[in-house]
Amino acid sequence: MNQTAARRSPLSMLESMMLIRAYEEKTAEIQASGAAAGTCTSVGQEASAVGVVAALGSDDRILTNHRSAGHLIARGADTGRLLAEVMGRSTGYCRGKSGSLHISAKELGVVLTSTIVGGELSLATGVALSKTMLGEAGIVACFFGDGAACEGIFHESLNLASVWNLPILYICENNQWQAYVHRKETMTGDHVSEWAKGYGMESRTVDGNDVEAVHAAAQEAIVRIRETGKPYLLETYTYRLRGHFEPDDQGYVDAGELASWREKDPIALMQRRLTASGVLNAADIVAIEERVRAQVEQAAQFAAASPFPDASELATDVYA
Ligand SMILES: Cc1ncc(C[n+]2csc(CCOP(=O)(O)OP(=O)(O)O)c2C)c(N)n1
Repeated sequence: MNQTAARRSPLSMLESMMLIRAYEEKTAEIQASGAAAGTCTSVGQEASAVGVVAALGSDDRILTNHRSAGHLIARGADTGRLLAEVMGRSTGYCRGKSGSLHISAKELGVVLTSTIVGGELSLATGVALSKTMLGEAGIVACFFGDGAACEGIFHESLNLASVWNLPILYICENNQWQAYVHRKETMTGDHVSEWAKGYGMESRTVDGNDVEAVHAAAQEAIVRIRETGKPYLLETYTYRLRGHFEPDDQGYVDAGELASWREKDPIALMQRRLTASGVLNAADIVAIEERVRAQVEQAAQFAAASPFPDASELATDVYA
């Protein structure tokens, strides 16, 4: 196996994060206008998505959860086709049948978005087993939340992956929330990474709001997986800055906690760092912001102008 991980520059990772943020805000706006069903955004978690996905290679596969837009965009998904999917249009990645919560994109190696919390964990076991049995290159990256980690399926999946030596990078995006319940009400301790020890699995927690730290930790984990053929659990410690499901007034969120995490916004953090080191200036940031907003605007226009699927396709590509 090729024992390296992909590498991206801090500036290009910042631009990806800004594109994800612009996309998610547009999705929420479209939902509020009534043109799309409810959706879960990943605002605040952009560094986790970009830092990890940027370390993956083209042979690697991704399975993700209901907060998948960041993972898809970091993997190079076309924002027009994504918004078309969200709006139920036939030009979407799944021809308008998945909405935002079930997107898969074979051409990007994104096997699925699971809305069954934890579903991606057991399916990642199967995808990795199949890759191993077929002698295919690449690893499987599986994104899930701290809520999924509290389910039995997490424990069964990690146990089997360890016993079967499967090349899986588990990424627990610990965003402090499990729908409308704070993780402190359901979890022992603060870190899911510690639970991997029970399965003899290497793991670590990284600051999930620092894209460079996430990228370095993901690279290290991927190299370990490629060297050992064994799974690894990376916990990205982060925060969900918007509500669970749009629309959501976050009335149940402690205002002080939210404010303190807003101070740690991953995009602002990276903008400050790159400005301080002379890579960027204020005008450059405005230019990137305008570029990503224009891209998303164009994507929204493409989606809105796309047709709904024809009624004759109702049962096409539908398996259950
Ligand atoms: C099996 C299952 N149980 C409950 C739900 C309802 N639900 C959707 S998202 C969610 C919270 C999941 O929390 P977490 O895994 O931490 O992900 P996050 O939403 O924080 O990204 C719940 C309970 C579901 N979709 N599937």
